[in-house]
Amino acid sequence: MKCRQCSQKAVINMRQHKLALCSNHFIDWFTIQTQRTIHRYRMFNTDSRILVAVSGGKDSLAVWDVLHQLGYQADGLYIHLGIEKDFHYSQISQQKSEDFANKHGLYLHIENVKKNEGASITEATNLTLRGRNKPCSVCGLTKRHYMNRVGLQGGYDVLVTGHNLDDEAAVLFGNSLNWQVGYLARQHPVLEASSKGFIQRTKPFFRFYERETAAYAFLRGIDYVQEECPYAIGAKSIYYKEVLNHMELKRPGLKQSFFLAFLKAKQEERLLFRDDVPKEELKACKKCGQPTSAPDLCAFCRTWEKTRDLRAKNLRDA
Ligand code: Q46
Ligand code: ZN
Ligand code: ZN
Repeated sequence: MKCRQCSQKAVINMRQHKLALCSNHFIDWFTIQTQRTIHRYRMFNTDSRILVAVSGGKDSLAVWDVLHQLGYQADGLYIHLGIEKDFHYSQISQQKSEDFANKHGLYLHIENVKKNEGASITEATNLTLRGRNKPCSVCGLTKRHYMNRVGLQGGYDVLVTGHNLDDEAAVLFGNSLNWQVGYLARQHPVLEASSKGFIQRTKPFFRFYERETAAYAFLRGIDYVQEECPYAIGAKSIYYKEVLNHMELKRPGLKQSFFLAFLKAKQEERLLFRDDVPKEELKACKKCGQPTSAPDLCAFCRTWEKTRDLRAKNLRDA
């Protein structure tokens, strides 16, 4: 197969776009498409101060790379979660993030959950949920808390994540299967800072398939952590991705139209996905000050206080 632009050997064929490209033309295309998405969805501009949440994986490092290539002012944020099951996932991914930042002369904030909160995500889960669940719920609320806090405290205008179309389509699929109307109403690649205390969040890669972000990272020589988080194994989102990929094989473009038609429907049929339902009144958490619907402490502070109490009790009893 030949590149549509220059007739050299193509390295990727994107069936949903009926477009095959060579390495150089693919990198150009990918960069231009990202810029178009940023403009079209009014994500940010060259004056914006951007914070990119990096995990050390291909998508987040690739989005940081493209923003840097396009001349945006983008710093990184790495959150060390203390995930060490089977292999040193957190340690390796921090190293990859630091190496990337150093190579390109970029600034990386590093937050270490164990140092800050006194326990890793895994320990907190074992203590608060007695190891019955995967650490993903504690992990999710902790990451959201740090991204928001570092973003606001650092004076950033927007937080960027590397989510791609496969991620978004899988979330949409799960939310639709369960008719989670509230989640459907909120799902969007640009989340405005709707209430005071929240930073705006955007996903400039939301129109790319995962194989395209992987190809970009590979062709640009980005050294990223290849392994998934060990707790991702068996996650529902991975199963939904597999189902969607299976359908995509028969109908190229299905994932793309599933998600883009959802965004269009949201815009046109506001009553179907009402986002004007009265919002829950949010108060400032008594401890950390971040917005919460809880009367006293937010979920983050409650989880980590409980972790510290149980840890201290275990140490006393030992
Ligand atoms: S939530 Fe769960 Fe992820 Fe956290 S514990 Fe790993 S799989 S990293 S996106
Ligand atoms: Zn070419
Ligand atoms: Zn709090």
